Amino acid sequence: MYLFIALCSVISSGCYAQKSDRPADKKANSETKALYINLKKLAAKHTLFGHQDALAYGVGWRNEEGRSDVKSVSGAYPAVYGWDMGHIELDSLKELDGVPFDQLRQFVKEAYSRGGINTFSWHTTNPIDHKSAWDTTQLIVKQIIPGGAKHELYKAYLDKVAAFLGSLKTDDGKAIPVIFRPFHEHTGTWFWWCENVSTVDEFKSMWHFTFDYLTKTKGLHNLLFSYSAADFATKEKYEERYPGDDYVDMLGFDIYCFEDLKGYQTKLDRQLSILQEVAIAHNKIPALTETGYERVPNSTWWTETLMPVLAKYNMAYVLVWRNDRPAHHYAPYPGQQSADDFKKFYADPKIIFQDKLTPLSIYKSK
Ligand code: BMA
Repeated sequence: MYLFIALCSVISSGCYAQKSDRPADKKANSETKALYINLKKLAAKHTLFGHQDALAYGVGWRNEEGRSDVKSVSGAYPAVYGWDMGHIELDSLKELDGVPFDQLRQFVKEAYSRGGINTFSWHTTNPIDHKSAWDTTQLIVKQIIPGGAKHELYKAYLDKVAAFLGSLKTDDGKAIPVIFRPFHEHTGTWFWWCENVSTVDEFKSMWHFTFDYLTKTKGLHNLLFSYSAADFATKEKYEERYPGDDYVDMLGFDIYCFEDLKGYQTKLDRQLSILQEVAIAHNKIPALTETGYERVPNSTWWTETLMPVLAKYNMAYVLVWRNDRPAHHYAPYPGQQSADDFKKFYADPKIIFQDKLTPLSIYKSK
């Protein structure tokens, strides 16, 4: 009897390790698998730094080859490049913040070629009336899931997403791995996929369908799926809409800092601690998928507000939002008041920018 129990536990733990040490998409290509495994290992010691739209524009410039505000200040590109696919569903030539999709493809290639990591959010309009991601005046989710009256319209949206994600390739035609982070901040109340305008089951059904459609129907095997909440107070709340281990690779949340620095630290600490616990329980990769302090008006924010909390946890990456204009930016640029402190943050041995990521060959299995 004891032997039987012991054998069962060896077998089941073996199966568990095997099952969870690969991406949710069982057919993920070798680079995507390597990214998943290497990122998980790396997260035990280091946190990669990421910036939204890093190569597309910054404060006071747009469209300048090779430029990045993060690089201008620290000397290195970020290790993670955040992008958004909003408006691909409308056949628009530009994403919602004005970056041409053709250029976006080039940026993704460029980042990949130096061993950087690309992640996409999708501020999608809704497939019924094409109003913005922030329009919550109708119950959209229940109409677009399988069985819903408008399901075909959602499929048409996903066809466009699949075409774009499938077009992210190297010159020799290899699919570039991407962390796809759809339906982000679902615990908020501001997007049409948020919890105030969809039930738990509807949300999960939308996620499951999206995952299956992109990977199985469309045959995309270059995606890691990231489940990313906004605020949550408990583990139960964080897991409430979790689509399941077979549908998710990364876990995260988005949180922003306002004048109350201590309040931000307290909430960040509490949520990171829950996130880490959930990530361990599910054997997934945790990341601080969006954060920042608009205009970074505090000259030591990086090392005295963000870092002391971040350093306590094993997050794979931390990404700050975009540098659009003087009134709306989250990373410093030369002369910006937190620039010197950002250099110290860059030099912290726990933090990795592109220069330290490149030699790690994150897309190679080891
Ligand atoms: C928000 C702001 C908006 C932007 C949106 C999607 O946080 O930066 O200006 O359109 O993200 O990128």
